Amino acid sequence: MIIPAELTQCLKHSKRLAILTGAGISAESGVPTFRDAQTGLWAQYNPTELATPEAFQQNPKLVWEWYAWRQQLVAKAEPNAGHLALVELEHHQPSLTIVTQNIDGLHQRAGSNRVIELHGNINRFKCATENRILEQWEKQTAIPPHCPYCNGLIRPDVVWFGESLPVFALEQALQAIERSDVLLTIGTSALVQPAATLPLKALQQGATVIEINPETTPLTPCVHFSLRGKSGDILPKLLK
Ligand code: BJW
Repeated sequence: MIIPAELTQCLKHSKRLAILTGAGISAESGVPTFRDAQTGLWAQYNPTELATPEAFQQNPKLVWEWYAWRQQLVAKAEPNAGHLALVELEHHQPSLTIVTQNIDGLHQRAGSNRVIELHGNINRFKCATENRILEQWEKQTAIPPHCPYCNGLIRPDVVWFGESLPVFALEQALQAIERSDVLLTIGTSALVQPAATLPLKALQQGATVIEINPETTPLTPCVHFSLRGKSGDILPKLLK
């Protein structure tokens, strides 16, 4: 793919670069995207029905087994060329902020410093009854596990449909995106709110918005540049 010279210039001269990432950036690390890649036993389940408080209430064992499967995939995964290119970009643009919808921690493992997690982290846990984060929790083998303090159920500290996003993270994300002069939106289907609104806010503020995705999304008609392809291929080329 040939990167338009205008786009390279725009990135080079950006003073406040923001990045919004979704599951697609981790696809090349072997972490299935949220919507497309349920495999094996899990192919029969709809992920949008599993990632809900209602599903956890009705069948905590099933929901836990799904997360345990995904935790294993994340543990085995390594950051890919796309994550690493963003680390490199941060060296040139120290104010770069990554706002991620991903729960896999791969940006941090790659070495990115300013990462805002909108939807939590699959490797952090909390008590579903008291909402207490269990920092030092030694994962129990029993599924579903119980809180050592109140015996309530433990759950992954991720944001399910119908739940509010962490207030501080959302505020920080809005700030970074509203202040940005260039926003790169990478590997997201742009379907899930409120994250899907963030690029629209950047556009309203006059930022240049660049989308990287092999597929079109509802955002595609609105962006300044749409780079059709895998982020692991395209992002390293943006640095050249
Ligand atoms: C590649 C690639 C490669 C592949 N390179 N790219 C307004 C209107 C309508 C509904 C709502 C609304 N406001 C709120 C809602 C309800 C709901 C919502 O948005 N529903 C929509 C589905 C319509 N939102 C919420 O409930 C949110 N809470 C909230 O707003 O609270 C207040 C409120 C509640 C209720 C009503 C009103 C207000 C919470 C959303 C939480 C989302 N949580 C999840 C699960 C996290 C835990 C887990 O993973 O198990 O977060 S859902 C899931 O979607 C996950 C993701 O972070 C998120 C976004 O998905 P993402 O990252 O875009 O992935 P995919 O799979 O969709 O797409 C991958 C993309 O990559 C594709 O485009 C590929 O083409 C591309 N790709 N390979 C680059 N190599």
